[in-house]
Order: sequence, then structure tokens, then C-alpha cells
Amino acid sequence: MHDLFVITPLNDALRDALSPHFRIHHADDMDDPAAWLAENGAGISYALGEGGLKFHNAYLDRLPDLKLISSVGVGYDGIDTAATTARGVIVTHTPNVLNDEVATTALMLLIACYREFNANVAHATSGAWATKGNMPPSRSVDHRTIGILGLGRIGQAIADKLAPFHAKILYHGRSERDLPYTYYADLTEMARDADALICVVPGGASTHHLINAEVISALGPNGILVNVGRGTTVDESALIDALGAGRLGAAGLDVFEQEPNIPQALRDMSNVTLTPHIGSATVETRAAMMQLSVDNLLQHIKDGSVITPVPESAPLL
Ligand code: A2R
Repeated sequence: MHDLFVITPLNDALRDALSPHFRIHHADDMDDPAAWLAENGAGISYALGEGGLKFHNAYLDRLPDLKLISSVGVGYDGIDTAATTARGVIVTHTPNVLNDEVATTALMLLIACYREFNANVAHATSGAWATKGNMPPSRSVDHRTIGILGLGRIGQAIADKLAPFHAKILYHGRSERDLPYTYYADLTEMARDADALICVVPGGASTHHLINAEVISALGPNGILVNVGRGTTVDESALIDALGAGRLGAAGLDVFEQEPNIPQALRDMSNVTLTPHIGSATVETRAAMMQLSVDNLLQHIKDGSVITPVPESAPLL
């Protein structure tokens, strides 16, 4: 039996799969998980949690015997991988199984912006249609030039899903890929040539505020920004300024700088569609992510290997 610290919801099926091998210590059963770990962390060799936002160093520091963190989600910017690698702690994540879902979320936000979904729904549900007449027409999502910041696993799924909309795809990243899309080494130049920019890069220092005032202004008054990656990639105050001044047309945002808090200014804007970090959050995709997280744990106790390590853990395998 191994001791497992868990900070993500577990359904009965997952508990059943884990319990023959692990004593489960769930953070939800603790008044103060960090304090509980200070007392009981020694001896816990496995952790299962969400690496995007929740697995702080406050937990890591209290788990001296930790061997593996199985993180639910593809982004793991909430885990200090320099510290885990230095300590010999393997980190796994759940790439690929969520590509299509996050891509659907990106398209949902893009379409909501072009078709002014919020304003049209409000016009119908408020009764304004009967009293004020028809809404002015919105704009078409078809035949657009779409810039993707981060044409990785999810970025490519977004490009695939945009094909039926006859989109021309541009992309920016640190390197050009062997793909049939137009590469831009300069993000501002890409924003200038794109009708809409979709952001799906990882969080962390290297992408912090990559989408700044200059990039936002380059998109222009008819431009649209969609972010399904991490909130920290967009300079939120610059975005609010540009939307307020009409220097950017609209934004569709699933991620924010200070989650779960969304600035009031964004919440008040009619040309902004907001969702509460639901990129991969469907029953089906969350089940696939949880299954892969559990499979990584089970494989490690069986033979010491894992299925989907993060690249930073490669030296440990
Ligand atoms: O830079 P490249 O050529 O390695 O392209 C990667 C790009 N990327 C960046 N682009 C510009 N500046 C950076 N500092 C930078 N860092 C990374 O992001 C690649 O095209 C993309 C990431 O792709 P994947 O590693 O395949 O990640 P995946 O599974 O698509 O997920 C992306 C993110 C997650 O980390 C979560 O934050 C969110 O989407 O769910």
C-alpha cells in the first residue's frame, strides 16, 4: 500500500481503481490541507492534483518522500518543475485527451464574438425584440484569417476545427513547424495580418504578457482576441483599455490573470464573452483526463515507468 495525497474530485469508480493500491488522503476531507501535510506529509509518496493552478510549493515542501505528482490537465504551470526535478519527483500530465474539447471552447468563444451571441441572447430573453425591434446584423465567422499563438497539440486541433469555416491559418511560436500554415516569427506582425487571434500557449514566465498593448492594438478595432491557454499570457489591463477605447473589437476569454476573479470592467463589457476556465470541462473529457492521471499512478507502482511525463521529468526516467 502507498500513501496518496489527492486535491481533485474523485468519483467512486476512480476511488475503486485506486484503493487496492493506495491509502487515499483527500484534501477535501481536511480543514487545512497544508497544515495537515505539515503533520502527516512524511511517508506520502504519490500526489494527484491539478497542476494548472492548485499544486503549490506549500504542498510540495511538506511531502519529503514524494516520488510522483500526477497532474490532471495539460498545463502544469502551478507546479515548480525546477524544484520537482531537483528533488527527483516525476510529474505527469494529461496531454492530447483534451485537444478537441479545448478547441471546441475556442471556437465557441470565437463564434460568440463574431455573432454577438451575448447581445443577441439578451435581446431575445429580455423581451427587447418585441419593444425595440430587430438587432443589427452581426459579422460572419466564415472566410477569416485566424492567427494562432501556439500551434501545438491544441492549436492544431483548433486549426482542424476551423477548416469548415474556410479559415486561413497563421501561427506564431518560437519555431516554425512542418505544417501547411503560414508561420510568423513576429507576433505583432501576425496580429496585424489576422482578423482574430487565438491564444493557446502554456503559462509561466516565457509567455507572461506576450499579448501586450502593441499586439492588441495590431489586431485593431474589428479584431477579436480569444484566450483558452492561460490568463497570464494576456496583459489584462492593456486588454481592458483597448476594449474600452475601441482599439480592439471584441474578446472571448476562458482564462484570467487572477482566477477565479475576473475584473469588473471585463464583466461589464457587452463585446466580451467570458467563461470560467471550462476549456476541457465536459463530463466526457474530464473522465478521460482523470483516467489517464490514474493510469500514470498505477503504471508507476507497477514498474516505475509512466505514460505521459512532462518534458522536464525526462532526466528522471
Ligand atoms: O514555441 P514553440 O514552437 O515550442 O510552440 C509552442 C508554443 N509556445 C510558445 N510560443 C511562443 N512563445 C513561447 N514562449 C512559447 N512557449 C510555448 O505553445 C507550441 O506550439 C505551443 C504549446 O503546445 P503544446 O506543448 O503541444 O501544448 P498543448 O497541449 O497544445 O497545450 C497548450 C496550453 C497548456 O499548457 C495549457 O496552458 C492550455 O493550453 O490548456
